[in-house]
Amino acid sequence: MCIFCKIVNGEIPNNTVHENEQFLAFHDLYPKAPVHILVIPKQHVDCFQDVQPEVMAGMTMFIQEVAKKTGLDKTGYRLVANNGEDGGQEVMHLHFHILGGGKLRWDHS
Ligand code: IU
Repeated sequence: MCIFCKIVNGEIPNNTVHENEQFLAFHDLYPKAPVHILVIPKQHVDCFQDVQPEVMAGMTMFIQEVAKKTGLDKTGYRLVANNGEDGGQEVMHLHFHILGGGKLRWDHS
């Protein structure tokens, strides 16, 4: 079982921000911005490339709720989904990074 599935089933603790039947948002263990939240579907999907549009529709609403709950809807935030090897995806369970809490840099590497 993958590490995020273990978080979903409670085997590994997490710092939950928001949750419903289908999705979970929790604070990233190694934050790369003042606020760094991960959003995952509870049902395992490897990556963005494999996700069904219906799941993405629910995920979109859920991410908007997370932004409202944390106030990031007012200040702005960055949404990132690393996909596959060249995209830098390390955990093979679809997740969106919500990054915010301050002005973020935008440079390419
Ligand atoms: P990536 O897009 O697959 O590279 O992102 C994985 C993220 O999961 C990364 O930001 C890690 O800090 C984060 N993470 C976590 O929060 N808790 C964990 O147990 C593990 C990774 I492993």
